Amino acid sequence: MATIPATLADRKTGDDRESAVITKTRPKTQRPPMYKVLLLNDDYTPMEFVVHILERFFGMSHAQAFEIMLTVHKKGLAVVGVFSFEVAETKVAQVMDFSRRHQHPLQCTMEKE
Ligand code: TYC
Repeated sequence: MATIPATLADRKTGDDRESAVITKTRPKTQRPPMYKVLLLNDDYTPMEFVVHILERFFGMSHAQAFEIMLTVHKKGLAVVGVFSFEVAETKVAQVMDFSRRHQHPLQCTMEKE
């Protein structure tokens, strides 16, 4: 079988060109960080309003939205979605604006995953 000519370095180290180990490394492709959007409980925002928020801005079904709303009510907070920075920021702004316009104190925040 025809072999690839050995380089000077190969000859020095005794490396066999046919069984040489491929050592080329892949450059690390780092994915952008993701952000959790959190909904916080309070004593004043009506339950139906929170359910509406989850349906409207997070695309949840009524049943899903009701379940998450109850989790927030009982536990104090819940993650309602995980998004890129820009999308998370937009969701938080939408929830905060909509809540203020309806004069509810509902709080929505984001944190790095
Ligand atoms: N605790 C509120 C109430 O009893 C309901 C509520 C649920 C408020 C979730 C905020 O993120 C929230 N009316």
